[in-house]
Amino acid sequence: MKIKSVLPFILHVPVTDAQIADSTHTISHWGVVGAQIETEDGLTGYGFTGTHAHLPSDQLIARCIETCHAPLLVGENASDINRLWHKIAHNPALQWVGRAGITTLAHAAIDVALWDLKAKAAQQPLWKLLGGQVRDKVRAYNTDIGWLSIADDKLVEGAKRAVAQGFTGIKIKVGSTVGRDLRRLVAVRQAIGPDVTLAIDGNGKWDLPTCLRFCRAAQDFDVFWFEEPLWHDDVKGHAQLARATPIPVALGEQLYTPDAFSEFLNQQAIHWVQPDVTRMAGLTDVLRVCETAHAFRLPVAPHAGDMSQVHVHLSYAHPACEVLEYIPWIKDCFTDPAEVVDGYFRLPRLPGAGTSPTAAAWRQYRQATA
Ligand code: 0YR
Ligand code: MG
Repeated sequence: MKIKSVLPFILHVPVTDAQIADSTHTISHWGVVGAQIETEDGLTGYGFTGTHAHLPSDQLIARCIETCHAPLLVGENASDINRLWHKIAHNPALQWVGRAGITTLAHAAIDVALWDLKAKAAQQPLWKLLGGQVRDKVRAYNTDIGWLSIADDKLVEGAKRAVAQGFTGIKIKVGSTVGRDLRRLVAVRQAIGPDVTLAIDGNGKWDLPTCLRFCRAAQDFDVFWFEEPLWHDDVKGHAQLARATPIPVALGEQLYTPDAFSEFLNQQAIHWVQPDVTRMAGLTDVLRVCETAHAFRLPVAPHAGDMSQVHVHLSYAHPACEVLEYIPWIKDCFTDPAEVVDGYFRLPRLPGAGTSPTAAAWRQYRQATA
């Protein structure tokens, strides 16, 4: 398993509509910025981070993979995942410029590629390597019907369609105005009935008074969680909100480190823990957060930054992972797609982490790395 080469790649994949919007971003493509790691014995592993497909910043990540991280890996044994994680995370040359941000996103791609390689070498799906299946099925919730860019009537239609397809959970975006978002929440709850879990996601847009006002009116509609109600790093604000409302607080998709999660846990500012292997330094670091959350007896709902490939494996294998986000944009770019059947993610069968791109995606969506 000696590493021969580490090469970056960039794919830009169109989203469901021409454009989708949450409270803070309007995007037309999802960026898959990754590392392709080849071993001397002919195996290839793939890992990637997720972006909003802004080519100049994607190229910064690619360059970091190629010129900063790759030289630490070539010649090493790919199966030494922990040792290589520490080698990259504690590279003194990089620590000065980044314990978060682009250096971490680049690290995410590499760590996941190493897990993919390890599972391929063992000829097993990743969930087996993670200790085996702890649940029969992984419940999916659908986020793709709930964008702020979707008009009110279409939102209700989409929610009903998702339920008809078998989804037992959906999530809608909030963070426009309290009045509009409440109207949409109530309309969706009425359309789907009491048995489907309905979460909301503010993507960090509102301030505390706005969140409190919204929560007071929303608490009668059985909101499963309020995700990223406040600015991503605001521990104190989330703690105040969590004390003031019965609606559970969810967050984590923008947190880079286990220390950041620990702050929220210690301050009782979080109920649902949402780490992402494409945001943190890969699966290695997300596993630490899952263990910590589990020790706190809090559930994990991994964020779909990778549109779920690796998170499906994780969710089958880790007891803390209770539910998983479904956004279908990039699934068909992979040879073992994260498919939902009757509201539950299919158990992956192929060896690896589910991160190998198809030849068609490689041809169609590839961008220049420099
Ligand atoms: C678009 N999921 C999310 C998309 C989504 C974001 O900005 O990246 O809405 O990843 O918050 O929970
Ligand atoms: Mg979110």
